Amino acid sequence: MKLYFNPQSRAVIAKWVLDEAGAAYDIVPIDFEKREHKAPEFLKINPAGKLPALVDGNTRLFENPAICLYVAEKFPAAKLAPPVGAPERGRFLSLMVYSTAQLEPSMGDELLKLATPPARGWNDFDTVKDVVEGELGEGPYLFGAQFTAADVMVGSMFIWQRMFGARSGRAKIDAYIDRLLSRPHSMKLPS
Ligand SMILES: N[C@@H](CCC(=O)N[C@@H](CS)C(=O)NCC(=O)O)C(=O)O
Repeated sequence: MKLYFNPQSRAVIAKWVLDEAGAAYDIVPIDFEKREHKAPEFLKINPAGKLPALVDGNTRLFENPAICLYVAEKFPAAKLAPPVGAPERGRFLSLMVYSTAQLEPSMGDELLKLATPPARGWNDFDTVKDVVEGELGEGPYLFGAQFTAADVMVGSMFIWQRMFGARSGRAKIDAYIDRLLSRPHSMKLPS
């Protein structure tokens, strides 16, 4: 597998899930300043011209949740997803999509101090944090003791928030993020 990567990008999320899976892969460095992500060869892999992208043989993937789902399926022994048919599978798929369809844009609105009208399709950040706290329950992870790709997707958003100097403002979420950051392969805050 080849991960198209720049350390200053969301490709660190894809790297996190690959490392949690114990996957073997090569890093293909992408230089944003040289606009390598807009080169025709790269656009054949990700037509959006963004990182990350993952290539596995004849399979190409873009968008972090898709990469996380693919890696979880390819490496079932890592238990990064409830198996197909398990009752928890539906909640898992929902949280994978929720992370990118609601959590990320709502956090973006908060960081940019934009209003969040309901017509945009996602809730305001306080409501989103209520949902995340509820789904976390007693933890320690979103699926109890089992760390999954949903923790990568949801957790990476709050780690991202810390990179911007902010915290969630919720003790339970902050403790969860500390727990995720202490994992050896987790996406790290810049030192
Ligand atoms: N929703 C995408 C976001 C990808 C994205 O926005 N990547 C940024 C880096 S963090 C990028 O490649 N930006 C370069 C550009 O748009 O020119 C994902 O999760 O994969």
